[in-house]
Amino acid sequence: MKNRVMIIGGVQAGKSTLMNALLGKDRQAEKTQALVFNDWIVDTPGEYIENPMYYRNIMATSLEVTHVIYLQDATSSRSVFPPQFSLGIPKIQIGVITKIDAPLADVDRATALLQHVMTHGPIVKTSSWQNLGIELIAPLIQLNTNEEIRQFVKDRDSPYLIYSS
Ligand SMILES: Nc1nc2c(ncn2[C@@H]2O[C@H](COP(=O)(O)OP(=O)(O)OP(=O)(O)O)[C@@H](O)[C@H]2O)c(=O)[nH]1
Ligand SMILES: [Mg+2]
Repeated sequence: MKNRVMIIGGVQAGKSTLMNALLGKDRQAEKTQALVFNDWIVDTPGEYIENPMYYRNIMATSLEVTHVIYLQDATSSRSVFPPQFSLGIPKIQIGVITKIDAPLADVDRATALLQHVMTHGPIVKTSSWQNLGIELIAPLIQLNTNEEIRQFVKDRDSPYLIYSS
């Protein structure tokens, strides 16, 4: 399987804007109504994770990907994921925090929220608007083991990237 990532996170959390930034598309994201397969990215509607009725769609779609991005909005004080949600999806986990540029962003809070969702893995702190941290994501999706990812995080030594274990 070609490496591919599914992005999951709450409604309006910045998933589609991130996808556009990753694909170099300079257009404004519209509300996502259904699964969107775009090159190496699968974008999901926020409702898929906010409503447990849709969990089966997430599980089914995860079979099509090698990696999953668990996305947390830095301006939100709550997590939309059940605790340890990543345990149910046997794919490489990547945490992404969005909107770190926002005046009300709390990156430490977002990091702590993601650490309840992911058992381990990299967490990337990003702003799609200001193009911060974005360039770290595509290389992570090319890595196939957590050991390689851990080494990548160490080598990059970036303020926008940590490895949480
Ligand atoms: N400040 C700031 N706002 C952002 C950023 N990225 C996205 N937004 C805003 O957040 C809102 C939601 O963005 P979307 O990308 O549509 O969110 P989504 O997660 O795809 O939402 P759904 O499709 O409804 O699940 C929009 O108003 C974006 O402009 C960012 O990096 N910084
Ligand atoms: Mg969307």
